[in-house]
Amino acid sequence: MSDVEKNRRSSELPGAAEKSSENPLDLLSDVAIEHYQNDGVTIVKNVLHPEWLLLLETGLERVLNASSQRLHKFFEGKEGEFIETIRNFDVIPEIRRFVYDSPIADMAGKIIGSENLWLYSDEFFIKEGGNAERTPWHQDTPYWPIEGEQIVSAWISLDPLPKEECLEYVAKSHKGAMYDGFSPSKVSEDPTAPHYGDELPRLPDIESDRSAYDIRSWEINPGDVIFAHPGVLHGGGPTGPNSRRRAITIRLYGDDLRYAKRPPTRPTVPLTPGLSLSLNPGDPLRSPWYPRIRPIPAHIRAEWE
Ligand SMILES: O=C(O)CCC(=O)C(=O)O
Repeated sequence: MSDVEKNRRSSELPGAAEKSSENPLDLLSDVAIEHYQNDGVTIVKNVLHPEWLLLLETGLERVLNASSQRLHKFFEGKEGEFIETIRNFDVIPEIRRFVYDSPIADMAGKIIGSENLWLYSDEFFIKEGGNAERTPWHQDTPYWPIEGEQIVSAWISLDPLPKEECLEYVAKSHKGAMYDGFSPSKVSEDPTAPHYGDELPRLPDIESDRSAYDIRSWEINPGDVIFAHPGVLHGGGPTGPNSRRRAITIRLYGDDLRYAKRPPTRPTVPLTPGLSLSLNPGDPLRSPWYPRIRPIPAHIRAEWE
């Protein structure tokens, strides 16, 4: 029986019906939003109905089954290798459906306080086969050509995880410096080797001094969602010998986000050729690279009529 088939059966279990009667926006309490604002991260437990997880899992199967989506490998060829794929929304119908129809967009809008929402990107992190490496500590903001506060990443694991395999976050670090990124090609030798190497301060070596940081993570059940500010330092979540950790992050932004320049020595993530020709630093981040999600565009709404 395939994973999708197994999940379809589990979504027919009695718990699923109970979940569907709760309004996910009510589960996102004022306290959770306050944690997000203070710490840069918050978790909302048991908020996604199994049908949404099934949709993501079906999308992931399409990504991995010759979808032509580019699979980027971290720690390539080494024990611990794992896969990342970005901007699946453009080519995978299940991810489009999830972004428009699931409660994630409205929850993101409530967290960042914006009725207008655009998709910055979506990204799968796929750790299969056990013993996958830690995701190196980083902030997302140095890799992205943006400035502004109304942007949030929703991290969703399709697999149950013990706390040690969850993504970890350094509370409040979104209020501090923006560090250089790590360099994916050098990360196995040096997890703080700089991505740009010019204007931004080098990442701290958090692993060698963990007790100096307020590190947050949680035990995860499928259906839980972590909302994090992309300026918060995050990393971790290696897997044990028999573990599997398939996660997707959906990144949405609101009115205040603007285009910003990054050092010219390396590309930003994901690649957006032409963007710097159509926007000047400080311009609102509006471009076909970033589709509008809320209010739902008329042509998408029409699919329901
Ligand atoms: O799941 C992971 O290991 C990495 C996730 C991540 O870096 C992100 O959501 O920004």
